[in-house]
Amino acid sequence: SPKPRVAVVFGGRSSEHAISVVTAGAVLSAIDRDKYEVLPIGITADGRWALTADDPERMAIEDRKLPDVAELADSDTGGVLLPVTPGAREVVHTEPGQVPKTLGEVDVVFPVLHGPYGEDGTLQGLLELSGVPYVGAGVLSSAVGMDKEYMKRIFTSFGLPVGPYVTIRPREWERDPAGARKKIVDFAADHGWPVFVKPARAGSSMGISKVDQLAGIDEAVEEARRHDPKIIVESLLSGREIECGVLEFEDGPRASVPAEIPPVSSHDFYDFEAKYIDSTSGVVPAPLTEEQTARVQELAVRAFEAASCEGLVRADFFLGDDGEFVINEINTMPGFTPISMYPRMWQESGVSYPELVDRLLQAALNRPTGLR
Ligand code: G1L
Repeated sequence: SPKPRVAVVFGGRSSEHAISVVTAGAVLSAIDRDKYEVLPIGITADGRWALTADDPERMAIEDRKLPDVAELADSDTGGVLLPVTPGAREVVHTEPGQVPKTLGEVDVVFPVLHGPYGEDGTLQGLLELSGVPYVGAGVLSSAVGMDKEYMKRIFTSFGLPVGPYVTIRPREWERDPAGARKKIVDFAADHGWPVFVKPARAGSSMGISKVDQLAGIDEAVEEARRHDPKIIVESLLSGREIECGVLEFEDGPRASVPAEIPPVSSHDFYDFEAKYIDSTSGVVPAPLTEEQTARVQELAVRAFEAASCEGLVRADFFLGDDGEFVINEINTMPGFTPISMYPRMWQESGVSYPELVDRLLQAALNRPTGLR
């Protein structure tokens, strides 16, 4: 039988454009070409879709220079590639004012995109409309994974322990800033200073402020609102930072060995290496007791199920001084280079990077399309 065709979609209009290209290069290198046919599809930083060279070597960081889709595009990049024919699974290259040109059928899409229109459910919705299977979380799970408020509401309703928080909705701040400010002050009175003010639907760590006192609230809210009109306020959780990977196997989701992210001193900052080559600082496996390991693995699988995840998720926790785990967030598209935490946790659990990529593709190909 013919090999399944995999479209790897990467790049995009995001500040994380380059890391997406680097990640897609690693995925392209890991896909078994005896088993799959590959179609690399890049999205330029200004949003144009293009067929790119199947040349992972050109997708790596070279001489501290970040790769860019515009430089990989084989074809003219004026067009848009969209699988727009419902049920046909056909990828079409449309240039403005021209007749769409088909690139043939695609059996599965491997999305490698950060932030809005990539990991928030919108691309997933387009693929659902077209009936094209894809790797990873579906529409609802992707959207939940991007929204810190709904993520916490879902975890709470499934009995998972979450840290304290309040949200300030767009109209609350616009119509009654004094009331919204009081909500934050009351929260700090209950849970202590400092508080963290964050955009509720953040792509990365942008727009986050640590606030020590009343006087800092307005500036922090305004900064967060530059990224998202809805904000979330969280308290400082003391304890250890523990992560756990969940991967869909034939018989259901399983948890990896957990990892520990050591605390960063205030002198550390995200330099070039840390941001783009990824942190190698995580300790795998995390030094935990057997009971703690079993507990965090159980919570990670329950978080995967609570958010109806598919394929994979990385669940991030705090282990409090009281010995109890609190779930901080899930990430449906975690860092995914071979040295990123999620692949490292699976490597330590006996699943190599190429096997991880293959399991994700198989899970997507074996999944029914439509409601499931
Ligand atoms: F498709 C997967 F496997 F679900 C997948 C896709 C992309 C997992 C993780 C990622 N990660 C990324 O795309 C990124 C970290 C480069 C940006 Cl979110």
